[in-house]
Amino acid sequence: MRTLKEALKVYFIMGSPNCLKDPAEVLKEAINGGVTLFQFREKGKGALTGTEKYELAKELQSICKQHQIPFIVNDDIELAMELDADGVHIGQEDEPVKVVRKRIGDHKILGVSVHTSEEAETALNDGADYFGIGPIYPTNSKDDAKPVRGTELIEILRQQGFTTPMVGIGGITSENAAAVVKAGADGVSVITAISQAESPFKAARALKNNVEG
Ligand code: IFP
Ligand code: MG
Repeated sequence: MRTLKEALKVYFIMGSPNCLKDPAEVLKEAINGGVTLFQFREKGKGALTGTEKYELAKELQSICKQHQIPFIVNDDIELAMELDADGVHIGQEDEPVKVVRKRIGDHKILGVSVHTSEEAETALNDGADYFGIGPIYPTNSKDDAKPVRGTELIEILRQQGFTTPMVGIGGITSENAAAVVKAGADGVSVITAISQAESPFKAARALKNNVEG
């Protein structure tokens, strides 16, 4: 079993609207290429809902299980509980971290998006297991993305003594991934770099190689 920090190395996030082909195929290729953690984020134009969302989540979860990759659900705590997912990822605009921690219990992974040291401190006290920090670089995957900060916040949090597992997110590619880890992140999180690649396998492989140096 990988530690959480190890699992965060190459963190792939997607849902059906992000994919150029069958999401199950994209996920399999990505895992074969070296993805270490997966987040199901079924959001945006054309996103599935209801039974269709549930069925896709189940299919992707089963692929993760086969490969021993933890399966995290974005935002939808109810879905995460129904599927007995390995964890959930929430933002500052979602339910409070404390409330979510209580709902999911102590054994599931809880990821929280943070944009300041204050948010990091609160999230950690309230039960977060890891931080998502971004956007590091410009991104198109999120309509309501905050201003780009580069790797600044990662460096600040490490300087302040946070040893919490952290990933950078937003506009990360195999070309700029190494800088994010150098700044102190345990890994990188991507949507586009893998889901929109002609070869998700090669894209994941390239990210892995650059993160591991
Ligand atoms: N960060 C992350 C993660 N996931 C999200 N969905 C997000 C920010 C908005 F990479 F998991 F940390
Ligand atoms: Mg959210």
